[in-house]
Amino acid sequence: MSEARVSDDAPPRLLPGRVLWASAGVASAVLGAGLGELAAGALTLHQGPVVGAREAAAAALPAQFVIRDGIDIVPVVTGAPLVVLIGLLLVVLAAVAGVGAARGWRRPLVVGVVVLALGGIAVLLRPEPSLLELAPVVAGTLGFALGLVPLAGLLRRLGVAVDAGRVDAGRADGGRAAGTPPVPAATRRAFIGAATGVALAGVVAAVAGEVVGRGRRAVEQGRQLLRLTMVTPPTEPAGVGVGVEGVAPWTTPAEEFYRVDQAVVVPTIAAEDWTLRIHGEVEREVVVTYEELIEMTVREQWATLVGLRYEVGGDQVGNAWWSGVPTSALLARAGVLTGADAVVQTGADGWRCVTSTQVLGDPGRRALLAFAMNGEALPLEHGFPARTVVPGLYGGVSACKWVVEWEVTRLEAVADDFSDRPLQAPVRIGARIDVPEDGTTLPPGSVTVGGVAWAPPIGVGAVEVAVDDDGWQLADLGVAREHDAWAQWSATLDLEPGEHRVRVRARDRVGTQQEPEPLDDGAGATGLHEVTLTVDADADDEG
Ligand SMILES: Nc1nc2c(c(=O)[nH]1)N[C@H]1C(S)=C(S)[C@@H](COP(=O)(O)O)O[C@H]1N2
Ligand SMILES: [Mo]
Repeated sequence: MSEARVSDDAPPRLLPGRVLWASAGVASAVLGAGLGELAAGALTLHQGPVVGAREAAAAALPAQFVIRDGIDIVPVVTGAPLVVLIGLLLVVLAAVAGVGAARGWRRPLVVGVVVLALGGIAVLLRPEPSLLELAPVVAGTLGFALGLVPLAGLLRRLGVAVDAGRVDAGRADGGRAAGTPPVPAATRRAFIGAATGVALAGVVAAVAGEVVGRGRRAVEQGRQLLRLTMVTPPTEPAGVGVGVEGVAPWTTPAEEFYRVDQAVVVPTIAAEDWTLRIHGEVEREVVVTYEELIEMTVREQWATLVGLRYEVGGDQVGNAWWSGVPTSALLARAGVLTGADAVVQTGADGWRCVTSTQVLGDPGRRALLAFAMNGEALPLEHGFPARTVVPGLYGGVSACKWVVEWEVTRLEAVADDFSDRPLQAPVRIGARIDVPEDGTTLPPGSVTVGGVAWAPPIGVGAVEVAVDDDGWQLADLGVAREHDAWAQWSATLDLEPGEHRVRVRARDRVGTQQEPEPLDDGAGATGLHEVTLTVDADADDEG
């Protein structure tokens, strides 16, 4: 490892130049670890690099060494062996990278890539990996670079060579080798100051990450302790399923429910701290607390939510059982003044949307201020403590999560502020083929195709499928009693050998057909979902 000339008598002394370069690497690694932890905390991921290592260690330890305090796992043995091992490995790698930086960027780059890859693999090996969890690893690697580049630059500017101050024990005089002068004290001090600053920044970032992450854990714990006795668990209406494997489950589990928001940091508001302020053009300003909300008359209903940016065949659509208070009841408390026709809703993340009082104020439109999803308090990601759900309007114009403010106003007064989105965008009728997947090769015989279709707030009337340019045939529909929820559908097709295009379309209960052309007008997806299936006599039955 050491590149010092080998001597027969004694190994070379610790070399100040080399030590300074190695320290640059280690200080940068501290900054990287800190930024990784901050990224994890800010993204409110369950674990950052440090916590992750701690939990890995906890998992590896015998049970008696581990206590579980609610949702956190704390190894009793501090300095658990695995953490120490990982820490040591990182320190060694960082030192190697630091020393390598004296000669150019190749070695630190290689170390960075190795750490990135190892971290990435560790994340992907977790039970349910998500790409977002890579963020701390990436932040950590970037943080490392962020520290090393200026520190190496400083050392270079100060003229510190790796072998500066080297004592060549092999030399007869035992003294300093020519051309490798000692590092002057002032230079050393300047560098130590800078390196300490970098490392301290890392510690501050790590502490900040812990604080932010702990805030989330506290709110999550409070959420789990809520006893919402007025909320009933979801019971799927009989017959809604078509029993075809691979079709999206009729009830979308909260963990699988699509998520769209601009919140880099998921707002964490404790239930007891939450209020909704209703003000503006109202008879009286109203501030509703969580306790007051859940004590109002609760309504529960199935509703399918669709993203404004749902793409044909995509996954920005989900169906859940929502419990909440009709928005009409809340607006009635405040008393909407005549002429006021819009509500600007604001979420705790600062996101806003405008929704008409006609919709929010009409009990028949079934809009909810929801506090539970699928029988449990809203998950943090889906708007805890409360969010709006409006059947038949796209999420982006109505379904404000973490909602804290309703300003009753006039559409004309605020329309310009929302020019990025269509106003009042009603959900367009849609249908999706879930199975078989596009590009599947099948053996000859009959094939079952299936998927979901939606037409809130009217309800799905019929779903049809077409093979190539043959005519449309009716698909079987799960019982679609619900107006606001999607319907599962399936159809059995007999396909000739060769390649086929299978399309689906839906219509609502009053006969309105799904828009077949892709309009791309920003008001929600249009066009029909299609898949290409190949029937091949040699295909095995697995597909
Ligand atoms: N506060 C807040 N609410 C929001 C958003 C947001 O970014 N912030 N995104 C909206 C959009 S575009 C959609 S499609 C829905 C998605 O809700 P979900 O993430 O629970 O599926 O939330 C809406 N409500
Ligand atoms: Mo959306």
